[in-house]
Amino acid sequence: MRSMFLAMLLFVSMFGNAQKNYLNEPKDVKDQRMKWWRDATFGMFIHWGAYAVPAGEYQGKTVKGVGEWIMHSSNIPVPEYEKFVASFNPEKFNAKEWVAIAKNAGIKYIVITSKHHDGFCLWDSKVTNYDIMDAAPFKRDILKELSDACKEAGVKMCFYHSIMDWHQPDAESKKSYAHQNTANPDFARYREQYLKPQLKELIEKYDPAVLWFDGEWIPEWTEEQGKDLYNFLRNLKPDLIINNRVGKGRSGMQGMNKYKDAAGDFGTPEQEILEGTADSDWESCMTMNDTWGFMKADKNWKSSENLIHNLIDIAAKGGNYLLNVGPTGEGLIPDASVERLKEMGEWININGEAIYATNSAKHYKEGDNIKYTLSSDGRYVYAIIIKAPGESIDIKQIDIVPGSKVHMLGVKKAMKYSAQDGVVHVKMPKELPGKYAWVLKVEGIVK
Ligand code: H79
Repeated sequence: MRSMFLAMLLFVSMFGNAQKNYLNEPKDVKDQRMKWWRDATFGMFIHWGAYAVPAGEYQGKTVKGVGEWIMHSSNIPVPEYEKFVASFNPEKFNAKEWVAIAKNAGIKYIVITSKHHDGFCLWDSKVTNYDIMDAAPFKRDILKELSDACKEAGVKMCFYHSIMDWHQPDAESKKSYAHQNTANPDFARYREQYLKPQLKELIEKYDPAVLWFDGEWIPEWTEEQGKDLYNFLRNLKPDLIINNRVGKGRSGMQGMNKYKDAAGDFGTPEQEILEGTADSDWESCMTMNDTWGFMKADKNWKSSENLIHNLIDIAAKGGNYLLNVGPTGEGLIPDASVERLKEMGEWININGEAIYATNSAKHYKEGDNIKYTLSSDGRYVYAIIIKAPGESIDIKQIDIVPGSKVHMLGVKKAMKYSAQDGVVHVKMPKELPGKYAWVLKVEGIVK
């Protein structure tokens, strides 16, 4: 008996702490874990770090490409780049203000760069001195302040984390992204003794809702390592959501998986929106101008109308919109971004019901002027009109419940309409509520 007991004890101590495998999660378990994220639909990306100091200019010239890649595109040696870190002192940073700007825009989750490709860390990391507490004069834990402000406001806090690292000598890649000229870079050592301990630290300290990886395309990173990392993280936080760039599955900038069983919970189209609906979860990340990290010279802002139409297009196709801001070296979200987010919030205040927690219809649009979403209980169709209609509009492909009412969001009185053969002919109100797009709520189904 005793020996059996000992054998059992040995068994439990050997396998009791075994890592659980989360790669073949049952559909209903995944559905439950993804629910808040699917319902949220609208998130804010924040690209912020030492690259906000040069703000897209090096040696008097505006660099080509995006601001956060300046170290690479201008071939800045590590000791030179470290000078930007040494002067990163964003005294106007106010986490509560940032979160209020997001929340008023209707944003439900924030994804901020804990570490971008340059390797500089925005939190108080015990794993490195290349962080906000030790290498920069600011000495305030940015991620802590933001995650506290998010908790208070009921906004989910998430981190973008780059696998590629231009500052860690062991992470030096064979493929042209090198800056260190390390004699014998030991990528496994970087992965096990730097990357994973930092991610563990982020989870334990700040409890992020999503980890959003990037820089996975370096040849040193493999799908196997991605799957291992996925499991490592889910074991630390079982309900964590992780993007598909944790492994090698994503197909270029279109971002969806190019093979089955790739690690990660959602696809990541970058600077584009899918052509139609998809069978799996996805999120389009996009900039408001042409850069992620702040650039003084980039004034090529998209209009509020364009951003709202993107949100509608994405929601109608069943995706999420992760819209970027690039705060300045002083710690401010650019005015141009704040103005646009304000207009988005005003639109969402009226029409959010047609966006959040909706599903996509088989026919997600009708012509160029109408996009559809469906209420989660399947009872209502939201016909979102994206060009100002005239006196009336025809909504096609709809079977309306006979005798039911048609409402425009933001208008109290029901609309006058007639319905025949799957076409609902609706008389518009004299005054349209708000700008840029209008929603008719119809009880029925899209055919
Ligand atoms: O953080 C922002 C950018 O700095 C970062 N992603 C967004 C969210 C970004 N890094 N690089 N790029 C965007 C463009 C890089 C594209 C390429 Fe590739 C990498 C071309 C070849 C390797 C994409 C990935 C296409 C193939 C693999």
